[in-house]
Amino acid sequence: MCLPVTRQVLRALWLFALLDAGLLLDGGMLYPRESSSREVKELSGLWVFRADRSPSRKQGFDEAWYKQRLEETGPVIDMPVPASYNDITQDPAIRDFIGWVWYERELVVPTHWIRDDTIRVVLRVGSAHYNSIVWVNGVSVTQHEGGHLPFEAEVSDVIRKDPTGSCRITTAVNNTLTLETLPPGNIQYMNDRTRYPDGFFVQSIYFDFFNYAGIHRPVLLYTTPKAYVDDITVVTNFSDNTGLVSYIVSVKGAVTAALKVTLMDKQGHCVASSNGPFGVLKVQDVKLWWPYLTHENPGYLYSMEVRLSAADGRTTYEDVYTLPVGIRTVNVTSTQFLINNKPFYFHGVNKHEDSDIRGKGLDWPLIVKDFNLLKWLGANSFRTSHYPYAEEILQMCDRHGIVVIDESPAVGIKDIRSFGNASLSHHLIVMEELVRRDKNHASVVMWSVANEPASEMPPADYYFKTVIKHTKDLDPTRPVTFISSSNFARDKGVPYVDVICINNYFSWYHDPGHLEVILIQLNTEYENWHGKYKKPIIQSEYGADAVPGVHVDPPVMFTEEYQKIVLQNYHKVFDQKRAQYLIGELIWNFADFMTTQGVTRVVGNKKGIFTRQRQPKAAAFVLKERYWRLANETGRLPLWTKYPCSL
Ligand code: GCB
Repeated sequence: MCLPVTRQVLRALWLFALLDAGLLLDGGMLYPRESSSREVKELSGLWVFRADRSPSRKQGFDEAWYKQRLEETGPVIDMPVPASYNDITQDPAIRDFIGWVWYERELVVPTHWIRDDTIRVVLRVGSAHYNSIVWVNGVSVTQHEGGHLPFEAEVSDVIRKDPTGSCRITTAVNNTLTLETLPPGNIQYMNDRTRYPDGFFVQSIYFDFFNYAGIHRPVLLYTTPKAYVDDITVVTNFSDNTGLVSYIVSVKGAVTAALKVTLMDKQGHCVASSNGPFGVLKVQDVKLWWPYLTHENPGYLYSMEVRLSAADGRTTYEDVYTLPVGIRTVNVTSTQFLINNKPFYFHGVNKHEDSDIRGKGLDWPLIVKDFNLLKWLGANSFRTSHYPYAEEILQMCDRHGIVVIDESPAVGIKDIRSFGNASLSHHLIVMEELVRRDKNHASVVMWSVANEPASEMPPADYYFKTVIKHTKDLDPTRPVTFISSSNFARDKGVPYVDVICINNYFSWYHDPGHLEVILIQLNTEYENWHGKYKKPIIQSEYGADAVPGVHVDPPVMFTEEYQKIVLQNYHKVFDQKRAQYLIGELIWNFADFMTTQGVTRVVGNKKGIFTRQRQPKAAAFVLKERYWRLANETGRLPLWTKYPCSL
């Protein structure tokens, strides 16, 4: 459906009104970009690190470690940032550490940042898991709860107190999860001294991945002028061959400001422009943003330059921010998912931010390798199971046309105490942080508010109704889902979602070893869900563990053969149902990943079709053959990708 321009403006204004009115959070969270008015200083590299091993884990606060150099407080070690700290050392106590760890980095701030008080200096942390407190030169500048989203603080005044420009950033990060965090967890103290040593405790978690911790994404300082572009929201549409980009710009630091908005194509030619804080840019002969393998030129991005001029009598401010914009629409019917009014079939993967040594730390070689593997596989999409991924990854998705289901960190909500008001309030804030950060990514086509919560519990109805409604209010332009396991008769959140996403593991967790049950059980499952709710369905997880290199025929569980046949049996049902209401299939999982230790995990979860080191198992070739076949049937392959075997 293409909205006429006036409705488009209204829709954007409505969004603006909502953003203005019902929000729990204040301000924008634009990705820091250099421009003629903005500088960025990245602080990746070696930081100083100390885990607070005191029994209470409070020694660092009692002794105010932030007031001095960390090495003056006791023994410190080198720690790379970004990275999880867990797998960096040879010390099992660091790998399994729970509590506060301390990071520190010293730097010299450029002189003009200190001298020029028309410059605003902001400290930004891409993500740190889970609770963080940050001090600059011993002064507390910000705190944040939540492990997967950025936070920042203006630090201009603090750094200006020391005219030498010396700047010490201290960050305390605590990975303790409670029943009210997302994801939830619970600390249990074992007090039986005949069985456990003094002070013994464990953190129980209800999710299946290692609770990696530390500073996971880049920390940086960036500047803006005192009057600056604080946030931009774009909503895109098209009518015939005219693209429509509704935008809203919010400005801070100036009572009045002049804004000039220019949209440029890839060659840098201006294709539309406008003045003022909101408006609609009309793009003739629009190049739409198309997913990978559906168009010969996928992932087309325009650049939207926002130029602000303001004056306060004393100074004139100029701020320039350039946002990549893909023009596309997303709509859902009872049986289809439409991108640019064309049915889109998700053939993709679920991932984790996970790798050897780095844990969940952002790592460019890994990111680029994963995108090359996605393309090799013929995957057009992934779900950010089970938390928001780094912005850098979403930017890659925008550019390569990889479609994203963007998931919140609400995984493992299994305890009834995690459905209370405190959890709900935090969940609403997390959805706001997520939408605020990712709303302008063309690749993000759906929000997932949770994975497999115990949604049969009575309070789940109010809880998910509220979270889903809030998410739709925040962003009326994208569908919302949550990921269900197989309990269609009792699932409380499903009535409110736009797309049903189902995880199941037939012949694995149910009827292990019985490959013959898949066809009948999956068929029954789909008929039940679609019959009851009349909504399109995505198979959001399915799969089987395979220990690489283990072969048995006839297949048995944990072999590469068994994994292959599980997939092939699922595919038979997918092929029947995708003619009706199945709109996607996402394998669990793209790659093997680390979990907590347990009797069902052999050094982590082995359901990857690639190993943790990104080498293919037999199942990867099954999927590759299938995904390219699906792409050939449903898409318009770019010329250079027509011959996957030669890739
Ligand atoms: C699931 C979960 C996922 C697990 C997977 C498994 O349903 O959503 O986090 O890793 O099953 O392998 O058990």
